[in-house]
Amino acid sequence: MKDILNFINGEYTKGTSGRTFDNISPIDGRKIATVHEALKPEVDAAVKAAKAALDGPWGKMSVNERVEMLNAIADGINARFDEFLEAEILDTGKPKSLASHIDIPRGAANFKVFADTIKNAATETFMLDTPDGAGALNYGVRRPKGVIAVISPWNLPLLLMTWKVGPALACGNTVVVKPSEETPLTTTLLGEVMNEVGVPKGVFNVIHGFGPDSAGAYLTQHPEVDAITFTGETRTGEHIMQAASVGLRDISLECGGKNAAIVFADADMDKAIEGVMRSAFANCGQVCLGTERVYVERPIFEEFVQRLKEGAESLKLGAPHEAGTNLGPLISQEHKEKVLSYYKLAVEEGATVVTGGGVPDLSSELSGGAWVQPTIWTGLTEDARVVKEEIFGPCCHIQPFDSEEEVIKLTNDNVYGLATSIWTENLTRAHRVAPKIEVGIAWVNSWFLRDLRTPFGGAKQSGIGREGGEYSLEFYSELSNVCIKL
Ligand code: NAD
Ligand code: 6OD
Repeated sequence: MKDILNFINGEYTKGTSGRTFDNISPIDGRKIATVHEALKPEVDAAVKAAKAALDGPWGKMSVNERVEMLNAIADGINARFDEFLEAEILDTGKPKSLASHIDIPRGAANFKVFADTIKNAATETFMLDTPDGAGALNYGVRRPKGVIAVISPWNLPLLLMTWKVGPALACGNTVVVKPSEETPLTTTLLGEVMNEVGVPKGVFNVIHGFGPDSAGAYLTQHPEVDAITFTGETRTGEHIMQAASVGLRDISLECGGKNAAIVFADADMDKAIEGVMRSAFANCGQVCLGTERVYVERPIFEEFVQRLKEGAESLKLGAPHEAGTNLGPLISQEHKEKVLSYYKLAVEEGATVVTGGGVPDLSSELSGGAWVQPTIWTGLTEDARVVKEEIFGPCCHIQPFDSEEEVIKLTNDNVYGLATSIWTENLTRAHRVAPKIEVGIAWVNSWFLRDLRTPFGGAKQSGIGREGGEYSLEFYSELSNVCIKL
């Protein structure tokens, strides 16, 4: 049985707390590993190492040297692609076809993209007129912010962690990462790559544990953490924002969503079905950008419901390596209980269950896993909790609409504002509707098509701040203006 250790100052350590917790497979409920929890002493040691590394060789590196190092980290992940893949699959149970196309390649690409971004980033200059006629030159310089706390979730563990570690290191910071307690494996493995490619000790640290009274809270409350970047639930984001207010530390929050897909009658039906199938069911519905509300223009409503039902019923639930598997389990029994409670609530709130609504009948080896059926509902009113609240499972509610104005109103009538996808062959309509949707990203005739140079983040309760491209540089560096009187 494997022990998963903290990674502090370039070394794997159990720490002194002696506290451990089990890492459980969502596929069958068996124990995968024992994880060594970090408490205050381990968090102190990790932050101290990260702070000291700012003054060591890392702090003296040129941008080009850092760029080379980031590219080497990406190459190091790719060189051990299969190990990262198997670790991610073990932790999450997601199909191999998904993890090998999304999680691991993007996990590596996040270092390359931000190496390119920092290499090519300019800062502003302004010439100022002065009364003596000589003028003054203003220009911006970027300095690292310092020690960055990275708190990441379980749904895309490597991808979402490196999405923050990549730009943080590109800007010259050091990091202390707390991966989700559900998925510690790939973040821990990344420590080995950091050592292999020669990243100085203390630049990348990993501590394991939970939120309150554990690694997460100790890290975010630590006075020597200079900024906090977080991906996870909105409620957790609120706690982190409170912790960050002490000492006025900067925060970036990427939080929950209740995303809508809008399907107009002029949409290409095949493309819309394929897109909504992915946005509702990929990663077993555990993608923050995923669709849980589908609004379909009335003339094509019946056909759309029937075809999405056929699509959902054709999904193959199964073990990650089984040929043809395209739907895995939820992350844990606890999350399964939460999703099933919404399946029950949907019926209580008056939904028509188009398909699913329960637990699938799988082979006995998988019976201890966190499996649920892909589920579609119709017939709920817009104030139903199932239509309003984030479920984070493989499910969606489909509702007909009659006008553009109505669907914009329905889509925006939610406390979240993360993403939407609009399906129409009328581009004039797409241009008219997309900017009116109160979200961080609006896709037209696509979903999860990511250009990493663009701003990414959420409106309303889906988050604070934008990351991606130069927006990440803004968060991960302190921009100063130098004013030279000529
Ligand atoms: P979560 O908020 O439960 O946990 C996220 C991380 O925060 C974990 O590492 C957890 O241990 C830690 N944490 C929990 N309480 C803490 C505290 N008090 N102090 C410090 N750290 C604490 O979220 P989750 O269940 O892991 O992930 C699912 C959620 O994440 C969903 O709501 C989903 O929408 C959201 N999400 C958002 C994005 C985005 O980009 N907007 C991306 C992925 C997931
Ligand atoms: O693609 C990304 O950069 C990103 N942050 C995706 C988030 C997915 C949420 O589950």
